[in-house]
Amino acid sequence: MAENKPGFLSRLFGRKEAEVAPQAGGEPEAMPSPPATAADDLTAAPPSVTTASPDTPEENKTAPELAGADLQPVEGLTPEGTSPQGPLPEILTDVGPQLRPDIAAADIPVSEPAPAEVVPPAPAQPAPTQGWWQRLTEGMRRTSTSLSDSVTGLFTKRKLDAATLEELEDALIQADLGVPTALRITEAISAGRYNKEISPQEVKTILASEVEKALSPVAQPLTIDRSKKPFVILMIGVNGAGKTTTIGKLSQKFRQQGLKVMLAAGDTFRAAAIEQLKVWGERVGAPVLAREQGADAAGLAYDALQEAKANGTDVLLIDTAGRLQNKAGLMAELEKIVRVIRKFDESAPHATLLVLDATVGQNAVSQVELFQKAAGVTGLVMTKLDGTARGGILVALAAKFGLPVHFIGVGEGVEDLEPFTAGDFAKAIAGLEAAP
Ligand SMILES: Nc1nc2c(ncn2[C@@H]2O[C@H](COP(=O)(O)OP(=O)(O)OP(=O)(O)O)[C@@H](O)[C@H]2O)c(=O)[nH]1
Ligand SMILES: [Mg+2]
Repeated sequence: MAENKPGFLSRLFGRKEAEVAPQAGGEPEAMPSPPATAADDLTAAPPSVTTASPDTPEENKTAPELAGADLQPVEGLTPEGTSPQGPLPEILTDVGPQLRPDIAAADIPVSEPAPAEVVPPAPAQPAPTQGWWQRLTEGMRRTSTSLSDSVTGLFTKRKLDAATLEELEDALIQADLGVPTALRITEAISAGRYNKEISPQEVKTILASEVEKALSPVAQPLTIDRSKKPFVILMIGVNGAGKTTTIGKLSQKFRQQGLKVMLAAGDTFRAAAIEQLKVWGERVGAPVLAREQGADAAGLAYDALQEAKANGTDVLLIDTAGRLQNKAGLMAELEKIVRVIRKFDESAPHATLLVLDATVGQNAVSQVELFQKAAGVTGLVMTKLDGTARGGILVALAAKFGLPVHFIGVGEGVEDLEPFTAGDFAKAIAGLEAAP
């Protein structure tokens, strides 16, 4: 392993799990009811469009500062009322020339070459102190240590017998890998080795290889279809899963690929949520379409689509309010958002990303089931793999649903989200010290 940098480690371990655990993992908590809105009322007051001011030195902010719920309004964000039909002001100018070298343009594939129009790159961000492999392995340390400790304890100078296999199976199930995968792994380990000694390292290698097999089919990049303009991404998930932060991180990647990005503050429940998205918009250089707190989220999404189309936006990311999967009324509201988006463009949303917080463990299963029903999930993003020993849940979800996993997050920083790759994740979870 490469040497650990103190800054990162203190960031990683200086936080208790409770601080990053969402409300969703525990007892369901009531969301405020959405304000009464006329069904499908798309003629409400025009939204405000907040544009990023290139003069504001936001690049010195850190993600935790940006992600907090009690964000203060940011100087330089000047809401300007515009007609939904009117073009957005051209604000994508005067940006820093420097891009992060480790985010290749290939991170998020696009289906055809970028058009001739030149979109300036995103503002420069502070260079990350570590490469992705190191952030991934450090982030997943709690999951891998827990598995690794079990494996080492079980297989050090011990023959492979039924009792050992059973204990291993229990450890794998406890690590949230799911029963079918746990069984497959123990079968693979026992094959031809029964009654023989097997080293912990061998077990870890087989574990990694089986996990990789289970994950390979779902490790699919998010492809931006450039024939859809805008390509609409709807972000959904329970409270605190990481939707807004993920929108910020993804926007940064899209902007660095030269794509013109727009954000829609569809979480109209909390004023702080709208501010949080505005700060991200400011930071990455993307206009944010927002309305006052309590406005109809579906109407706002519709207006955002109209604006984005008029403005030649490549990717429109729509934030939504966190909602618990067992709250029927709120799930119905999500259905309405999707319905209204489809009124504008039958093929939209082109990606509906369910953001899952790894710390909730098995609760993620019912989240996938119910959000799938309400909004038709097209892909998953798993966040907070750094805050839990339950990272194995991703393997269980892959086996159960087969939904594409596009990205994983291992921290709050803008650089802590990367496209999901089965091999790296498998090695990280098994605690193998392989270079990527
Ligand atoms: N440790 C860690 N924290 C994360 C990660 N992703 C997001 N967070 C943090 O989780 C908290 C909640 O993130 P948000 O993006 O506000 O979550 P949300 O889903 O938009 O929440 P609601 O708007 O309340 O529904 C923030 O403090 C984020 O910084 C991650 O990968 N690791
Ligand atoms: Mg949010």
